[in-house]
Amino acid sequence: IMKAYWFDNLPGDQRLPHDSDRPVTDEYLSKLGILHFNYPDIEDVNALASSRSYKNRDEVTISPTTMGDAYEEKVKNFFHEHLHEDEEIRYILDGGGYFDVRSEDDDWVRIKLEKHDLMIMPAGIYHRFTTDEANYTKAMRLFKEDPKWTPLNRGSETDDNPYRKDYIKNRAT
Ligand code: KMT
Ligand code: NI
Repeated sequence: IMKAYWFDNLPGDQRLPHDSDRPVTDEYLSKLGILHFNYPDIEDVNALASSRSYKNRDEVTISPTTMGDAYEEKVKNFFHEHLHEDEEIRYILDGGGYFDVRSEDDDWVRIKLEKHDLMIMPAGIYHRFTTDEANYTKAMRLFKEDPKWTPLNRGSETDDNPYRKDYIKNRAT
């Protein structure tokens, strides 16, 4: 079951919990535009996908076993702060991991996802992902159309991105 808390900002491997012991409520997550569910039954995932017109999906297994020498670099890349111009839906099939999302004040909120957790992140939110100490995340990625999800790394251009601006505007209301 998903759990959310303020990231502690302490040095140390990104895959450690970094739990400040200050919880973040569902109410605050929904203010950021984040929805989450626990769906042990894949039919619930299918229903959500079809209700939002998601036509495509794929599965990734992020682990040294499947990725070999590329694993450490992949893990570093997923952890670069970025946004997307589409919402991001991820469903954890096995293992777990952390999504960090930026708060209203630009602090990190860490969201711990476990097996059967599904999270929906709005377009335009800054975020990053990491595996946890178990080094194993098997996830389904859901796409409306083509299986492409372009990460736009944070920079001065992304602050002016129309999807970013839209996100900020909607978040305030
Ligand atoms: C992302 O946006 O960084 C990801 O989708 C990570 C891989 S899926 C758990
Ligand atoms: Ni992303």
